[in-house]
Amino acid sequence: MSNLAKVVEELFNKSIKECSDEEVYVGLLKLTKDSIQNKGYNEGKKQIYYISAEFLIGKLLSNNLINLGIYDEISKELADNGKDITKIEEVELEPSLGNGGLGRLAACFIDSIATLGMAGAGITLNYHLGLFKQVFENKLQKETPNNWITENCWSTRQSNSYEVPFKNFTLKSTLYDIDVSGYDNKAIKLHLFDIDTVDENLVYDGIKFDQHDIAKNLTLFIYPDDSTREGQLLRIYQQYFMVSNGAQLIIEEAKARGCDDLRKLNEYAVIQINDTHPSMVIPELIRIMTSQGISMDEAIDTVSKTCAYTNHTILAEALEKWPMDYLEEVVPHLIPIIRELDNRVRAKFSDPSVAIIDESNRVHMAHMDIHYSFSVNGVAYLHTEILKNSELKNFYDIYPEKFNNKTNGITFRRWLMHCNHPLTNLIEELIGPGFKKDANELEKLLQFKDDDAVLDKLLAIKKDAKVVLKDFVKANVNQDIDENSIFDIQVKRLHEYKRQQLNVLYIINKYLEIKEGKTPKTPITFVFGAKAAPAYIIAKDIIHAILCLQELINNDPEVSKYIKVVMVENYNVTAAEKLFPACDISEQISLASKEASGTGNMKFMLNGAVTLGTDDGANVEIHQLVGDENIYIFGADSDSVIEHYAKGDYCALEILKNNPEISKLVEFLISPQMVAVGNYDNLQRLYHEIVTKDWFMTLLDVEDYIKVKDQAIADYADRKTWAKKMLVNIAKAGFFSSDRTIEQYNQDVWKLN
Ligand code: 26V
Repeated sequence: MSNLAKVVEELFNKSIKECSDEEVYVGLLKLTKDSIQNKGYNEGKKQIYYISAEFLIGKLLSNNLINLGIYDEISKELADNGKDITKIEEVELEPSLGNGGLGRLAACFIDSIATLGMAGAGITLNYHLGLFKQVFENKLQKETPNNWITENCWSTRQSNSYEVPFKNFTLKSTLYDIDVSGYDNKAIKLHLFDIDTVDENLVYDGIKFDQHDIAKNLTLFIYPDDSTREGQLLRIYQQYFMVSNGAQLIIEEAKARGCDDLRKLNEYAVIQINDTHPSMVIPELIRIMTSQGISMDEAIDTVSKTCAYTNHTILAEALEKWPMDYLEEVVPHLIPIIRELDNRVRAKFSDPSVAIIDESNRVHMAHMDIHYSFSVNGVAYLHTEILKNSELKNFYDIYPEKFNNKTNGITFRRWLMHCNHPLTNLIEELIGPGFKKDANELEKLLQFKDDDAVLDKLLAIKKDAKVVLKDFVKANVNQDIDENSIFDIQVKRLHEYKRQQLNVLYIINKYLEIKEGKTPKTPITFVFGAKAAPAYIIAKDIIHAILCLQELINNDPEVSKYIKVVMVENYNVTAAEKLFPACDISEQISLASKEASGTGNMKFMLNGAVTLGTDDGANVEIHQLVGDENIYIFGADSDSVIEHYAKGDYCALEILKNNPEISKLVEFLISPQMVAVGNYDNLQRLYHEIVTKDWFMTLLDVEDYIKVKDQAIADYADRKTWAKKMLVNIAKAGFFSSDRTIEQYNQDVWKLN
């Protein structure tokens, strides 16, 4: 009897054949959890603790089966028993413990840390309802809770518990662990801290809840609406709860590994601070150490040698600055330490721009990180250069040796082997299985650049993936799309800097062209997927505009022959796994300098999509790797954008006045056609924003975007040449394996033994 057969026999007293999909899932969950535990955990004296408010892990079943090396065996066994593994996968609920790229990056990183045999752990919170689930109602985003924790799930309650002191009360934590299996290696753990008193009944009317009773709401949601004082306080409670638990666990484990003097903590632990959300770990560790008789000087020295900081954005509004009185209200015991850290900075540097506490009494978390960490890194070459030369120049001048770049990466286990079996199999047929362990081997594919049979196979695989997406779209939003059309896809968080609105203007242009009789050679399907922050009004208006275009265009028989628009509902990791393999044109159209890296760009490339993008974030490196022939680059470069901001000389209205063609596109947002299907208020607000502000310079790039995108669409018709571009993109994607990124972190920063 097979292992799975034994497990379900034990659990349900049934054979695999007799079990429901739910029962098979529960059996597989148990089998997988046990197998990972039996293999054991990576060990080492020094460990990496990756602290992050987000780990967007996605569903885990198939990934774990792949990493354990039993996916093929299990799926065959299931098939032999009349079960379909993809149906079993559907039973699993997706945890949504992250917003977007930053959280997904953390998930890819722990996969790579485990795979490379490094010892360590992820540290985060056990959000009960995660990020909201998005539903569309009357072409508007509505937020609903995403209940992902079920009786049978990947996390297991542990016995560890710590006391976390706040101003007026102390909370006792509970720890849940999720095992993260390495590919052909042992595991590491993702630690999710929680409290037992959280009350899900607090939630009403979507995702609203009473924000006052911290013992009941602390870990309800990820990033609750922080546009209010209560929301911001709750976020500070969450952050401190995460890092205080983390610090206590790290110290406990270091001691267990032989650290008999906390002044040597850096020999046992390195803490990677993922953006500023975990920054309070610095004063918290200092607090714990000084409370145990270690001097302030020594505590600061040790903590600075233990912590490393990653910056993920240059957007000022995303850089956390907590008002001192908020911190007073939540964590008064950290205030003397933060003041001491600030005083030391002020004693050394007269430049007020590098102080921790500013003249408005706000604490700049990133500044604290930079002064009291030994490493500061950006997440793509261009991003790190911008940090060094402009955004953090004053810090770089002080600490040039701390700054380093670690270009992001993605785990190929999920973003190729799991989400695209046909492509994985083809690659293995052509170059053998070595690429699964060493992603650089993908370069061997270049030898097939002129091999018609291989190129035909690539196109056939793409077409099949498009049929899979077509079925998904039908089930998800009840829209019919054509797999023979070009799939042009933009999926990512909704933000003005990512410029979904630029794509909208292109679609309007195409619509008007078709109405004038100028039709595209190949039909095009424009696909969007994006959640907007609940309090981000303009982002929600952009979603509304996209949904209006979807209705207007798809229901117009004259136009829908040539173009269609779909916005998938509740874009998440599971949807992403269907979208990336099916894409022809990958939209990476942020305003140059604003997208720190992007990681969706890498997932598309790996799955044979061709990038249409600005020279921004990791697009710059994609561009360098594939060459001008195999990418479509448009728009102003980052230097000129930075100059426009410095001079304040960008004026959308000016462009509109001088350019009737562009003006026509923007005016269409409030045209009778749009207003007939949408809400005037939402459309007018978006129109007004673009005309009067356009903070992310959509209109600066719109002409070039239309020109270059038209070129890409024309080129698509030459299927052979296009397939070559696809092949080169796949072959050059090896650099973007998160295994490479993690090896570099280890070599330059963590130095695990
Ligand atoms: C956060 C917020 C929150 C407040 C409203 C405005 C705003 C704008 C941006 C952000 C982003 C915070 C940090 C972040 O998620 N960065 C992303 O990190 C990814 C992984 O490094 C990277 O690929 C993305 O380019 C970067 O945006």
